[in-house]
Amino acid sequence: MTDCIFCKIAEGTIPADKVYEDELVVAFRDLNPKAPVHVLVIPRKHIATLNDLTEEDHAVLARLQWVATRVAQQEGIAEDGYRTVMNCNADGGQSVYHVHLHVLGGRQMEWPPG
Ligand code: D5M
Repeated sequence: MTDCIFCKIAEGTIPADKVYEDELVVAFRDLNPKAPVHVLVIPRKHIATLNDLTEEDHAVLARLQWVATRVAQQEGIAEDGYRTVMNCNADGGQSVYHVHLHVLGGRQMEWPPG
């Protein structure tokens, strides 16, 4: 999608601090981190929200979570713990309409989230 900022990051046409990429997904540091480690894992395919997932997206969704685990290990937060979050639409707190998995760690998380 031409006007999607995360599509542009995946394509490499706008810069991001990438920590992982493969044929299905890209992971990069959040511009406005909410924790000492805050990485976003996105599919290369443009999927606006969780509500837009189709059956053919199952593999990419599984890859997002698998890469989140790998990033957590790479960033040294796996053992102490971390949180993965996907926000959906306005009430879910979604601000960028390209599906992304937040990986947050390096501090104690609170529950319930705000
Ligand atoms: O999360 C969207 C997240 O995307 C939010 O934490 C800021 C981040 N963001 C927005 N633009 C950029 C760029 N250009 N690089 C890195 N991170 C970015 P949401 O769940 O939609 O609220």
